[in-house]
Amino acid sequence: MKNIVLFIGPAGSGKTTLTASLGRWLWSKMLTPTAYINLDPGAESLPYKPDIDIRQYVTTEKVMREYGLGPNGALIKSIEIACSYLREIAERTSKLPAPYILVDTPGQMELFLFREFGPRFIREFKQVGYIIGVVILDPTLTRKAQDVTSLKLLSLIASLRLGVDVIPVINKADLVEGDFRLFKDNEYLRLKVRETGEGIIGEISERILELLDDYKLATRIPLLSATTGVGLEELYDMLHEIFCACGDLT
Ligand SMILES: Nc1nc2c(ncn2[C@@H]2O[C@H](COP(=O)(O)OP(=O)(O)O)[C@@H](O)[C@H]2O)c(=O)[nH]1
Ligand SMILES: [Mg+2]
Repeated sequence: MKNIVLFIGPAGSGKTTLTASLGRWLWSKMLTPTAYINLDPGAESLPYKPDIDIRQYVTTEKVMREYGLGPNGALIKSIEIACSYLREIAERTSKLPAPYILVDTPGQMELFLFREFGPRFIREFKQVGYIIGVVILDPTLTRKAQDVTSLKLLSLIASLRLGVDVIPVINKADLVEGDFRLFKDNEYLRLKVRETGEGIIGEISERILELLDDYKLATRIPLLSATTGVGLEELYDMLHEIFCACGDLT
């Protein structure tokens, strides 16, 4: 069984860059051979060499031309077409020699998460290995304590939708300075939410954090930089812990 890491996140959050940099890190630090899968039919150039590439089957550009669609329509249509190749891609993945598989998903997160593509991917790839989702957010979206609640909730939504373990991460940590304690210290986060949250929304936020803490979900949020490599070791340790506890890590 493989260890499969699935990068999920809004357009531009760094899925593609992180796929490449975690792969390089795994090789340089752990000497773990890594295979890359690109599932984005709209990708232009990639900073890694995909072992399996959805663009061998369908590209958004070709769909635009053939169906006379605009960029948005073509993206949706190409994802629908891509869905029908997931079984074949899963079969090919199981034959790859690398134990670690890094999966880069379509630019727009909603196309993966809120349509059939994501759940179908999980169905086909469950036979291939143990899957962990990594939900990536930009730090500019998480300046306030409440924003950190949203990030944790988003990772819970991804986990519920896909039925797999999910780790929320902040990427591009090199770009901002902020109150990073909000991501690491749950007591502190809850205190800040209590101080700044207003009315019913503040109460809901506190209850959500309490619930997540009770189940030890999204307790630690690694701060990463896919470009400088900061935080990759922490992410690896978290992945490793879950693969060891739940997967078949040998
Ligand atoms: N400064 C900085 N830029 C990043 C980082 N990760 C990604 N980027 C940049 O953000 C942009 C979008 O990244 P990309 O990986 O294509 O995002 P995707 O749409 O989620 O696949 C690119 O210009 C990347 O170079 C990071 O950690 N730090
Ligand atoms: Mg991308």
